[in-house]
Amino acid sequence: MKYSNITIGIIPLLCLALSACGKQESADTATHTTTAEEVVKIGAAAPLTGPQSHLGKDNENGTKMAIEEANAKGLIIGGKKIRFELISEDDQADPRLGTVVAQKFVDQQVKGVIGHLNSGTTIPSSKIYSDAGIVQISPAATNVTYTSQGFKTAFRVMANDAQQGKVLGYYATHQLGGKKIAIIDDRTAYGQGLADEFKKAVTEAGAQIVAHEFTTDKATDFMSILTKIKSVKPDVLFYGGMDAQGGPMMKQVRGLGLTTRFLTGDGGSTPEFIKLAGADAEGAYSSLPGVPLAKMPGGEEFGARFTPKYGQIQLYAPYCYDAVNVMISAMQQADSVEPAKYLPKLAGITHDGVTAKINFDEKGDLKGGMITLYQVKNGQWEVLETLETKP
Ligand code: ABU
Repeated sequence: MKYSNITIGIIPLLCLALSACGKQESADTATHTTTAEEVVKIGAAAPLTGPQSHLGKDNENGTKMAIEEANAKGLIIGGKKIRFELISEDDQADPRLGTVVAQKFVDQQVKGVIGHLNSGTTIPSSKIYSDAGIVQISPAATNVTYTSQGFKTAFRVMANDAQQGKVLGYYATHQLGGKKIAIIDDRTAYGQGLADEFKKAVTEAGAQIVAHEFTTDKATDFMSILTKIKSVKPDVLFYGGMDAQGGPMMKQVRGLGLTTRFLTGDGGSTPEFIKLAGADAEGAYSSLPGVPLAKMPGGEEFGARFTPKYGQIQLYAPYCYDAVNVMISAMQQADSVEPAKYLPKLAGITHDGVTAKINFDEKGDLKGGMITLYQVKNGQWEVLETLETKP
């Protein structure tokens, strides 16, 4: 109380002094009701160089947009004005580098991580974040293992590959009538994991796997495996991997005269796939967790703000935006930026995101994930249907 009396007593003197210098100080500052700004570091990791750099930049931009908007609001958390600082790192989609980046974030005492983009980097880094008690929200990694390891710090804001593989398997057998199925995967955690879930679903539906071939997430020439696949005449060819391989593969499929239906997952469901495959992209099928942008609660409005600033949405930018905002919302509810304090709020949160209403299950997976199927028609991905699946 004594301190308050002294503060009140010096206000007139302060005002006089400041106006004499031609400056004004806010009443808040003079009465000490607002303390200094606190910088809160948020880590974001994705491949920012290499074949997936267009996806990594898309993630970085979605994250940046949310952080800039939060800073513009001047949020007060724990009695301090918060300025979020984005620390964006290039993990090159490399599992080993992913763990190096994760350790760097721990050393920098980030208060949360948005990422990583790839399942192959997200899964090994999740142990590092868990050990350090740092909240991690993946906006893109869909492999089931990520949230199945018992780490309380791991969350994701989209459906997983068990859901996606089930829907793709259903579509390949029931809608496309596939009886003889060929599979190629890139041997990454994502490509292999999704291919395995797809295989399980088509086998359960009574289809026969006539080939399962392998490539890598660096390859560009698929002629040898496609020639083998051509000889077994599949009705459907499924590719588990990213657009940087999926696009050229689609081109080579048609170049070899293979007329089989081509189906891929979210990693290939991009404008880049169409760019790389050119006219041969026509008719390709893909799936993508979530509802189409136009059907997302805040999708059109997000697109109208994002696209003029950063260009066409590639894939996960809206999910990155939601991942940041759900994290900040939990911090506000906890009135703390400390992961140990806001994590319980995040686990029980209901957040009206741009992509969906976000609630997490006990593993950290999004409750009630949706999967949408698309087909390339006239050079664009067009929506076929949206199906709901359980994690
Ligand atoms: N979800 C597809 C791309 C990211 C990943 O899971 O590796």
